[in-house]
Amino acid sequence: MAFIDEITIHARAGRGGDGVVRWRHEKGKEFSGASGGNGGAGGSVWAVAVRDIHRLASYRHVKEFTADRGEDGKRDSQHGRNGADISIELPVGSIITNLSTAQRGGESTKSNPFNKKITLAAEGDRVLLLAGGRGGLGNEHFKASTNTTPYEWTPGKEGEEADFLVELELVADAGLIGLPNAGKSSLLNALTNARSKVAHYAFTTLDPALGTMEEFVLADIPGLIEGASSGKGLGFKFLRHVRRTRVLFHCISLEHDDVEAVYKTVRKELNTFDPLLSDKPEVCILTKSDMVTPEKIHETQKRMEQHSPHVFTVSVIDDVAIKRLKDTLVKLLRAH
Ligand SMILES: Nc1nc2c(ncn2[C@@H]2O[C@H](COP(=O)(O)OP(=O)(O)OP(=O)(O)O)[C@@H](O)[C@H]2O)c(=O)[nH]1
Ligand SMILES: [Mg+2]
Repeated sequence: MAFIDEITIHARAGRGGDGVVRWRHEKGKEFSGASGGNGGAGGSVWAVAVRDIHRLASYRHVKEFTADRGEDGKRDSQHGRNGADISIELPVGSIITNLSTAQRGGESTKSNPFNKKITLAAEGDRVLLLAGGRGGLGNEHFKASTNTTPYEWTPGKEGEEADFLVELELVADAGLIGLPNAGKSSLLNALTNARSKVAHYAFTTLDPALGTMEEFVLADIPGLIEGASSGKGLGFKFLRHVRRTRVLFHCISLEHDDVEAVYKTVRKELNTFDPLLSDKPEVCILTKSDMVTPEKIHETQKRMEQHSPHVFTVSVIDDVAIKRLKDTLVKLLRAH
């Protein structure tokens, strides 16, 4: 199933139930009192954050969400039942925009008085998207000493309704970035429980993947190339997922003749896309050390230390080096 990080959905909260006109009948009297109950409130629509980055894909064909209507009032002073709320599950990192109010000049609503974009930051976050309509009033409500046989009642209010744009920005502690074929997925698999696809050609990874290393989440971002920030390759679509990572793990294959030039190319793309990205703490990981001579490793390591305070060399076939890298990265993440 294709990875989806942007969808539009339409949702509608329930209408309130109507108030009703009813009479209590007692022997010998035609009307002994108004007893029509109020309508129940319509169900509201909520968004709730789940830890499943593929959840948006399950809404490709179901884009309509409707909460229940409130029940009408009943006789004997009974109020109608409230309509059931519904919760739309969205991945952690979703940013929700109400397109309908945005179109009307950013007007406020009952559910979102300041008409802000809503961000689901952590698992379990629950946010009201649309408020259900209030129930109407039954005739009993209008009973007064001056109005002992009221015929008044009011209808339930419509629930709120809107189109929403949901954009996902993955939330991870660290993002693995670098050119295609740098060994990012191999490293993700070696450091975490993930099983990201690995192959010897560029753009193997088409969708971002997540894995956990101790208490931290790592994201494998599809390869960036020169021009990614202006839409080349896959980079543009996925650069936004780098935005919400705390730390960057910048992977560069030691196979390149000029590792420094490769480093600069990727840094330039990050900076062009969003200067905030290049301000993030960065760890430089030189990969595939088994493919080159110790001299090349030594020389590259020295050069790269001029750019980055944290430079590591690793090969995924060297278990000891992987273990050492993992311990160091965990310590670094705990410190940042
Ligand atoms: N010898 C050796 N090969 C490696 C190492 N790490 C990765 N590779 C190989 O390099 C190739 C690319 O690895 P991937 O992990 O798919 O690279 P990637 O950066 O995820 O590539 P994209 O998804 O295309 O951006 C594969 O053939 C891997 O087997 C390593 O440490 N040593
Ligand atoms: Mg990959």
